[in-house]
Amino acid sequence: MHFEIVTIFPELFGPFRSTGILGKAVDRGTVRLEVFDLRDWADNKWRQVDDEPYGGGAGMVLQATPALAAVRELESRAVDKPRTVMLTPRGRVFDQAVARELAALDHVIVLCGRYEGFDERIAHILKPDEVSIGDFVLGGGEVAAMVLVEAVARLIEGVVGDPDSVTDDSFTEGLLDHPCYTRPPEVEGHEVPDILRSGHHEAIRRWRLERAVEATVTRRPDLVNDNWDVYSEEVRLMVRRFGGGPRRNRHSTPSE
Ligand code: 6GU
Repeated sequence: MHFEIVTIFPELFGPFRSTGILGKAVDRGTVRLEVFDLRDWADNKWRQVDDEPYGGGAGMVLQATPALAAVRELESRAVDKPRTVMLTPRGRVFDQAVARELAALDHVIVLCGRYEGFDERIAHILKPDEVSIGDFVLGGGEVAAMVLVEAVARLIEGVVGDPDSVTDDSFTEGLLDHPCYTRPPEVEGHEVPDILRSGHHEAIRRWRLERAVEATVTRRPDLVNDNWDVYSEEVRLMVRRFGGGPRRNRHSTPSE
């Protein structure tokens, strides 16, 4: 997987690309992560890439010309046809399904915005994949780019050391994680649940699945409804026992 990030703050990505699991993947060459300074494509000696909005108002707008030049140069150097992702609060909302979609690609160019926004002609001309990381406003796309790269990279084969920690996610797809405990066995009078120290693997598996279902039904009933179709029969029965799941009505399908 090859990520190319275009930003006016390339220095933000230094420790990000060299630390932890992602840093190791970059060192091994499993992930290629390059960061480019949008100002290198500025059309003036001051390296300015923003200007005042036509029509007036507060803030500055990212100019179209440098962004177009940057993406075109990266595209022309590529052997394949890269996907261009534009990070903007108006984009489709990033989630695990979008992460999986991007992880299946070989090459992604990520365009980070700043200021009040991008000149509309960037989107009009490039027709990028516009992506938001949620319904809140950031100062720019850089942190969003890190969110996207981290979520996508860990889905790529060989990035996460123990592949079980990725594939386990698919058994519990659409569920929140079960609670975890580590030593010591007692903290301020609170003990680790006995079952986790019992050595009964099947009982532990079932307990964890139940706790995951319980957490999801009580904390995120919206996730239960969105993911009902991907749940196993075992999970559906547990959801029902916790009083969750889609409403059953006389038009329900046989699968429900
Ligand atoms: Cl991708 N960019 C900005 N500026 N704000 C955001 C966002 C992106 N996603 C959520 N808020």
